[in-house]
Amino acid sequence: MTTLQAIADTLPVPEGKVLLSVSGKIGKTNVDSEAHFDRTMLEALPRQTLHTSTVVTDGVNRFEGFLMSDLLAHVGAQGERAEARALNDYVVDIPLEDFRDFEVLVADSMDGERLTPRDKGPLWIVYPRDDHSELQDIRYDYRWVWQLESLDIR
Ligand SMILES: Nc1nc2c(c(=O)[nH]1)N[C@H]1C(S)=C(S)[C@@H](COP(=O)(O)O)O[C@H]1N2
Ligand SMILES: [Mo]
Repeated sequence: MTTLQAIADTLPVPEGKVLLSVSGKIGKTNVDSEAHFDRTMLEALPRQTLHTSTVVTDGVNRFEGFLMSDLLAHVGAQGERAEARALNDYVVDIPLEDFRDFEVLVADSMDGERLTPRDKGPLWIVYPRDDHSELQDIRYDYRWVWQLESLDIR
């Protein structure tokens, strides 16, 4: 690989604690064959707000974070599905078409408060369930991974 190609395929290296790792079928990496993100890198992605109710909170909440589609484009993801893994070792397979069909958020704050590992943070996959009745289904509830730690693109 030439130096120019190497630069084009590389992301900046995280300086802070790594909150999210993306592995598998991706075109851009920074640590070995993975793309690691600290908070500063995640906050540099386009910010998005989503208002929705959830099955585990009361009323409508305001979530802020970044779109899963923007993250996947940023790392050059090319697969069919993402294996999402949480800090508590919860694992679920999510078809990547979810992120083309819906504005699925990776939330880092709820109602203006940063999410912490105590309250579903630091990252929580949030679907726009109030806007799409088809998302109000147990099949999608499984995919609302809280304490999200990594995505393996397959
Ligand atoms: N990190 C993590 N995320 C998770 C789960 C889990 O056990 N750990 N359970 C999933 C399931 S099965 C559902 S239905 C929803 C809501 O789970 P809860 O009602 O246990 O919060 O979150 C999903 N996300
Ligand atoms: Mo569940």
